[in-house]
Amino acid sequence: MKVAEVWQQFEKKLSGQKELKDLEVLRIEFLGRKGKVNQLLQKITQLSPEKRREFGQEVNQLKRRIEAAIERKKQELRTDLENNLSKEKLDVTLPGQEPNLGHLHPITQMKWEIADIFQRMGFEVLEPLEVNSDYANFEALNIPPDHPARDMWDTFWTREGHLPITHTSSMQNWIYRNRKPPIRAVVIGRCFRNEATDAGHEHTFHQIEGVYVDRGITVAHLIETMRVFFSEFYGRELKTKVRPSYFPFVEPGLELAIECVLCRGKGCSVCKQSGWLEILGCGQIHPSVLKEGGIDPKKHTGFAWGIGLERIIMLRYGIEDIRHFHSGDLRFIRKFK
Ligand code: FA5
Repeated sequence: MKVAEVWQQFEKKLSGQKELKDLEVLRIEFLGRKGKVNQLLQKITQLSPEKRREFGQEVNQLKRRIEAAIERKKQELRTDLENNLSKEKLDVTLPGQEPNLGHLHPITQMKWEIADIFQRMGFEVLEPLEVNSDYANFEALNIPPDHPARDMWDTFWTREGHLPITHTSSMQNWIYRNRKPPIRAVVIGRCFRNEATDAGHEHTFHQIEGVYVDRGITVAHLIETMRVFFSEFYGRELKTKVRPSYFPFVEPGLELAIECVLCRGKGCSVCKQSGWLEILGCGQIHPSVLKEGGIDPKKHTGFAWGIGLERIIMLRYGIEDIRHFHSGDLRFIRKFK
């Protein structure tokens, strides 16, 4: 093989090199002890003495050219590598990506928000026993076994005669027996009714019960407490009004309506053009209920209310179907992130 051929072969191989480590392999192939340049040099013995000097110089020149070309290529590859690295550089000062974490269910968020409003008003916040006795849910509330008012609550029963509570009023007797006036307590928790479900009714839903017992407590205190709560919850001043209603455990029994939060009292399809939303049952606690709880109704009076939690959330966010809350549909749940 001639000097020129070895150079051509080297040039061809060099141009295909992409990695620094492969350059070293190429260097050994051509300049190593058994490399192509040394193999060429061994041919010197076959030449006449006059040509040996010239050939020796040619091979040495080839060796220097190869060394120089490898060095140039090394520089070239190093520069490319640095450029690529600087393009891919990680900027540790950039803000991180928000992790896709879960969040509290909207019902839990609202329960906490409502608990906070009532705590700021001086109320203690309790959770109900979810399974309780006939006594707690009915009898202690002035509803004996054969009372027709039992039909107001479609009740599930256990074989032992207990029940998943139909309303948070089931905690009233426990509160009167375990607290001394002045009593200010709110119960927020799940209730269960043996009802067919539709856009406004679930078999499992939440109520917010409240009781206030002290000397000289009147309906005026009840109305003002509700006005302050709803104005806080809906974020603006709202008018309220009451009309008579019936629950065996309050006398007088009332239904409280707030100015429609959607149309601001002008009249819309949600408030059936009336401008008002009837939103909760309430009233002055019946004297027999106080007596049953160990409180003397001649000394103390009080009021109680029961609000449907899902209903007031639905009004706040314009949710048209109560069944969304427990549908497990993440598109709905994530709106409350
Ligand atoms: C009661 O349960 C009474 N305990 C309220 C009360 C407490 C009156 C204290 C007086 C004094 P009612 O059955 O109307 O009342 O239920 C109260 C609220 O719970 C309703 O206005 C409604 O918002 C909600 N509610 C009732 N049934 C369902 C249901 N199946 N699905 C969703 N919400 C319901």
